[in-house]
Amino acid sequence: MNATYKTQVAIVGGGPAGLLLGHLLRAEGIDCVIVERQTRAHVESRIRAGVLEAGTTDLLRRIGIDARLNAEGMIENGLNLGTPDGLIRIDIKALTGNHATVYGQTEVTRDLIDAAPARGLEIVFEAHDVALHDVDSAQPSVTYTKDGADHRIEADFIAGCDGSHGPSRRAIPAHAVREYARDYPFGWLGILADVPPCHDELIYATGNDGFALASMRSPTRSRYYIQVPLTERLEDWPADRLWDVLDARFAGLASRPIARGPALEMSIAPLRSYVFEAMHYGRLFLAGDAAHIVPPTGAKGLNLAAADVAYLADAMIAHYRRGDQAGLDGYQTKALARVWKTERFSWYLTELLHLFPDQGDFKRRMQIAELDYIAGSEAMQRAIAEQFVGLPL
Ligand code: RFL
Ligand code: PHB
Repeated sequence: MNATYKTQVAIVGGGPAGLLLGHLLRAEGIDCVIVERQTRAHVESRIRAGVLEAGTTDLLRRIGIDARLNAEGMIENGLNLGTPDGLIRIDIKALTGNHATVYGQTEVTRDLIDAAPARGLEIVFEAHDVALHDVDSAQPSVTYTKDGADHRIEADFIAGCDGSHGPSRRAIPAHAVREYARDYPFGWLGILADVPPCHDELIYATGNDGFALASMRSPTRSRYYIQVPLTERLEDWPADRLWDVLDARFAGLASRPIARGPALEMSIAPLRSYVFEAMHYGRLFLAGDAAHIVPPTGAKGLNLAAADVAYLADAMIAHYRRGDQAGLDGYQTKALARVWKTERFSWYLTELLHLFPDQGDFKRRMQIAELDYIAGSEAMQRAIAEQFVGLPL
């Protein structure tokens, strides 16, 4: 059986970028459909980001998908850098008048999927062999197979929101693209457990044994990470080995001892900075991880995806409401300006806080001197606070 549909915007990928874009467009009556390769259960169970910028929570409020966020999100008024000399507390609220919010990507995704049917947002899960066609023509299309049948969606525009391994990016010819990448020589080993956090606010710690992060999902659920060499394998990390390392890294920094509990999840993620400099080609627009990756230091990946789709949705809304092309024509320039600043912040924090295998004493002294400067300078603290809470959209 073959079926062809028509829609205004075909969205490839049902992660945070695709789901948010779909809701922003549906809120203005624009037709769209999301095609997602994975099952709903798989999409909802991916453990990833945990901290939302003010602009991201504003977007969720704009589409009215904020009931659980308001009830369960934890306000982050401060941010801590742990150093060999103790804690530097950066008072986000005092320095920016704003705050970040701890609310997991898993929860954001679940809320967006739950709200979709009532808002007429169609999500096709388990769409296989998704392919983009004629993206530089006036009639682009997306094809996929589901349950053995072939499907074709003809659209005015395609939004490539399919993350770093999806097909959208590859639909843009190499001559139209510049790529920039930096791979870091370590990854983060993370653990999620139902135990109370060791501190009321996040601690990004740099010790003489490496980087560690104490984060949380709720007053009863903790998320911790440590830096590990890329050669490290998960099988070599029974949870107690990781808890022992965390005990040592946060001793003298956290306000409570680290509580141990069974691991709900453990994983190792490599760290990478990457920009695919073509976020617009013909009738295809890329958003989120499809166009860029940031290392997780600073918690920017999900927030950057949200900023892209805020720009893209507003540009599409202006096109459909007023026939105004300026937003679509300017999307790439506007989005990349914010992407590069966010890449810079994520890179800066990564370089400042991790131990690099061959860094030598000089780089370590530079890191320590920089931390000492931050500790004594309100200007430096404000710069970090305003980037952590999120650059304006
Ligand atoms: P996503 O979330 O990767 O969603 C892309 C969606 O596209 C689907 N897809 C396809 N659909 C159809 N056809 C295909 N051929 C497809 N190929 C892929 C995928 O199944 C998926 O549903 O990208 P999006 O929406 O741009 O959102 C970006 C964020 O998810 C990402 O930036 C963050 O999660 C990054 N990230 C973290 N960010 C933080 O801010 N803090 C963190 O702690 C944090 N931890 C992480 C992370 C990313 C990780 N990855 C990518 C493995 C930890 C991990 C492990
Ligand atoms: C998390 O809670 O998973 C988290 C928090 C801050 C980061 C990265 C991840 O920078």
